[in-house]
Amino acid sequence: MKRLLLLNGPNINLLGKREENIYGSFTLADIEMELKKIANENGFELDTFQSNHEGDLVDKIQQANSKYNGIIFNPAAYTHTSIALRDAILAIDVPVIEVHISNIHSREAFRHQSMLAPACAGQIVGLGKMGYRLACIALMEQAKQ
Ligand code: CA2
Repeated sequence: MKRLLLLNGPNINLLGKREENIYGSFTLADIEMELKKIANENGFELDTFQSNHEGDLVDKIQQANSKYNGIIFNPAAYTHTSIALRDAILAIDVPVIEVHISNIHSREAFRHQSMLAPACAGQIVGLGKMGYRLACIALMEQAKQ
C-alpha cells in the first residue's frame, strides 16, 4: 500500500480558533479528514502528525524514508528559520511539497523567504486549505509513475 504523510508545524493546531481573517475558519481536523478521504479514494493511506517542536518534526522526516511515498508539509513559522528541517528533507528520498495556507509573499518581509523550499519538490502558497488538496493530488500522481 502506498502511503502519504501530512505534516504540520507549530500553531497549526490553533486553526479555526484564532486569526480566522488570515487562515480561514476550518480546523486542522477538517484538513486531516479531507486529505485522508482523498487519499483513500485513490488507494493510498495517509498518516497525520502535527507538532509545535522542531526536533519532533525532524524525527518524523528522518523516519519517513522507508515508510512514505510523499510528504505534504506546512512547516509554519519554522519555514523561515529552520536549517535543521531543510537538512532533514535533503537527507531523505521522499518528495516533500511545502504548503502555506496564506500567501507568504504578500505578508511581512520575514515570511517571504523559505529555508525549506530549495529542498522541496514544490511549494504551494496562498490557496487556503485547497493547497493541501493540490499537494496531495500531485504526490499521488508522482507515486503512481
Ligand atoms: O500560511 C501558512 O500556512 C503559514 O505556514 C502559517 C504560519 C506562519 O508562520 C507562516 O509564515 C505561514 C503560522 C501558523 C499559525 O497558525 C495559526 C492559526 C490560528 C491562530 C493562530 C495561528
